[in-house]
Amino acid sequence: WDRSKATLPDARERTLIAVKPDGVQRRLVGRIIQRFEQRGFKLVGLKMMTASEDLLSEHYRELRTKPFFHSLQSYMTSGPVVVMVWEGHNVVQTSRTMVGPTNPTVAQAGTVRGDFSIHVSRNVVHASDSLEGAQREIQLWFEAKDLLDWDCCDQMSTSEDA
Ligand code: IDP
Repeated sequence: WDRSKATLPDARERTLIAVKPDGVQRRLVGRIIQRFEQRGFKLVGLKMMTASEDLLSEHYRELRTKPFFHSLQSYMTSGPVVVMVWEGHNVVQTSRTMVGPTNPTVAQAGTVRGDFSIHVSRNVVHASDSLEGAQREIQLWFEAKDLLDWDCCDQMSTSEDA
């Protein structure tokens, strides 16, 4: 195993995942983290916090004009969220697949939303939807110093050219 290969840009792709207040209330944090660990992604940042309205407004800036925006904002600030940065090959797209579509009504069993939720306004988890979105959201929620670069002993099974 060539350790230098583990630093290829692709293997270092990162995304923002958050367990929303309903997920925390329903004690789903551990099960959601477990899915990302068992898939083979690497946790590089983790914190629990209650988000401010300003932070949420920036996070969901593309939804500000939607009729559900204010209820979304009060839902997301209603209690603590667990915010994480996960790293690995194709993590943005793969985690969207793992989380399932926005509306749990059409989410397949086996996805987080398909297994744990029934309504779009309480869909348990957030996952960035693009590389650009992930970069923006990671910078919004985390300071660079709080993201850890660490060597994972099983990197050889989760990255190409291991
Ligand atoms: P995403 O979370 O799957 O990326 P977005 O369209 O970015 O989906 O919406 C952000 C969040 O806004 C959703 O996860 C959900 O909590 C909420 N949301 C989206 N559409 C609706 C709606 O029609 N009614 C209520 N809440 C909604």
